[in-house]
Amino acid sequence: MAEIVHLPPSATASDIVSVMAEHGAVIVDDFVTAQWLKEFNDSVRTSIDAYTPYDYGEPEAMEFLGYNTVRLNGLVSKASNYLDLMLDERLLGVMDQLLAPSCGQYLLNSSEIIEIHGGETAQELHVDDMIWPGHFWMPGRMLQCNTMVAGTEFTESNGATQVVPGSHLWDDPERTPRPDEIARAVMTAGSIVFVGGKTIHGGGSNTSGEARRAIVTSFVLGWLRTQENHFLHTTVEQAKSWPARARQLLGYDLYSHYDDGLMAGPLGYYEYGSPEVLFD
Ligand SMILES: O=C(O)CCC(=O)C(=O)O
Ligand SMILES: [Fe+2]
Repeated sequence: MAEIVHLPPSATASDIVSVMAEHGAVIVDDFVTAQWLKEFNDSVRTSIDAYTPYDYGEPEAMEFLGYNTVRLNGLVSKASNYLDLMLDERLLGVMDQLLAPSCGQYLLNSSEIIEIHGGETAQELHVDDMIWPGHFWMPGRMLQCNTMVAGTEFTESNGATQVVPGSHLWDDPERTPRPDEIARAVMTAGSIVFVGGKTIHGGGSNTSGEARRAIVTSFVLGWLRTQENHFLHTTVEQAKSWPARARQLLGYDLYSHYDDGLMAGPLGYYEYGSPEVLFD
């Protein structure tokens, strides 16, 4: 059976990146503190309680996003301590190595809760980069990197993510993994799994009935459209209270990058300049 490499909480960004290069995924045990997790879980309780199932439209979308899965975006507005996770030095240190070489400044792509409930079937295996056509034009370039902190324990029976280590290096984009190539992201609450944008994975089925909560933080190249529309989940007033780095990650600044290897931008104008003028 395939397995995902686990690293200890002391793992550095470089340790994480070197396992990612080989396997396309890695778990870091006890990545967040029990205190941080409790505060996070307490602060999202109201949003989870208020959740009413979405109608995603087409049956394929329903199937992919789940019939028995609670999904919420916009965690910056839903949990007061989410910014600590989004700004975590180890997370950003990994993205500095995986994404920054292709864009200079990457962005937060999405911040989500994915809570799989009893009866949910396994999600179709996929790669997250497929939502941008650039994935097919530049198959060797990671566009997005996903991370999921276990908000509850992840077990084989409550829906621990299915991950196919090494699949990011496969030549044949049509290849279907064999059952013995599929690992499960079994981990304790507070651990994190990194899944690169080209690594085959999918949510697991929940047969135990015990909810499985993932706290997703994914980042994307700065010149691509983010999956989540951050500006509709947050306000300029809120953004005034954040550190400049948080504003940059959420798109409240001008993206531009010019050097010999990479020319991109300007993107994200506010009155032909940087939105940072709103925060001076
Ligand atoms: O919930 C999970 O474990 C993975 C979900 C996922 O991969 C997705 O929705 O793109
Ligand atoms: Fe995914």
